[in-house]
This record gives sequence, C-alpha cells and structure tokens, in this order.
Amino acid sequence: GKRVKGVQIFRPFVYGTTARPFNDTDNPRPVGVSPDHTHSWQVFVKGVEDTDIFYWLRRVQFKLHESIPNHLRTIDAETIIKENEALTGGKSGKKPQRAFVVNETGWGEFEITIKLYYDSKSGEKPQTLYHHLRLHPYGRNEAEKEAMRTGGEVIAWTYEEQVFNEPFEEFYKILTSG
Ligand code: SLL
Repeated sequence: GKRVKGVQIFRPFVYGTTARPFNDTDNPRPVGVSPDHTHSWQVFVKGVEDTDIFYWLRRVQFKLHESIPNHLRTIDAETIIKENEALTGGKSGKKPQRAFVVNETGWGEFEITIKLYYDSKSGEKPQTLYHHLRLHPYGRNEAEKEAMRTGGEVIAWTYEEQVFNEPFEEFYKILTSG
C-alpha cells in the first residue's frame, strides 16, 4: 500500500491503574479472595473521556506479576465489541465497555508490561509500555498523599498520544472515518 505523505495522525489515550484498599464498608474483600490480599485494583487502556479507541487499537496484552495466576492477559477489541452488542436492547442496564481492562486483587506493587497491537492495516509493530502498579498513596508531598488517603483510591494514570506517521492509505481511512 501507499503511505499518505506528510501526514501525522494523533490519537490521545490514557493508561494506568486504580487501586482501592479493602475495608468493611464500600470495598469488602470478596469471598474466596486470599486474606493476604489487601487491595482491589484495575489496569486499563482507554480513550480520553471514554472516547472510542477500538478502531485503531485492536488488542492489549497485560503482563502482570508472575505470582498472579494467568499472568498474561490478552484483551481483544473484537471481544468487547461483541459483548457490547449483546448488551444493547438488554435489560441489564449495563453500560458498554470502552476500555481494555483487567481487574485483580493483591498485596504488592510491581511493574506491568502493556503491549499495544494496532489494526493490521496500519502495518505498525506492537508497542510496549511500562506501568508501575501503585497500591499505596504517593505524591511529591504529604498533602498529595493525604488527598489519596481520604479519596480512598490510588490513581496512577498516564495521558499519552499515539502518533501515526505517514499512515498507509487504507489505515488513514480507518483513522479518519470515525
Ligand atoms: C513486592 N516485588 O515484593 C513485589 C512483588 C507481587 C504482588 C509484588 C499476588 C497476588 C496473587 C500479588 O499481589 N503479588 O497472589 O494473586 O512487593
């Protein structure tokens, strides 16, 4: 295929983790979860303000710590889209899923490897991101830590921009017909 010369397409997205300590009120440890697990957490890749990214990002593979069963988690856009289609018209009241996401519980922080796979028409190789799972309040100062403590959530999110440089014509159409 031919490339569209002199063109760069930017698509914003956000990735990271959100963690919550177990407690007796709004986040009890689920039945069956090991008593040494202290937190529930999730890792995700999604569009900014939940905008659609499934048209350019087709698969995300999360590599978790090896102490976690099934530590390689692969999420396909196609699977989420099918699940969303099954929801429409349903009475479940569930909202469509816009994110590549893995929900887990655990006790320790570690580095998560996030591999992004693009639409095959893009000709782009997969790209790898690294993200440190944060369970404990952090910050540049005590005030920032205190804010996380009282918020009950430890948020570690990174805003990124995916650049497609001189995309193939076919992929350019996909990128711009949204
Ligand atoms: C640490 N280097 O020592 C890190 C390792 C591993 C965290 C953290 C296991 C969860 C499960 C879990 O939370 N591992 O057993 O499913 O802090």
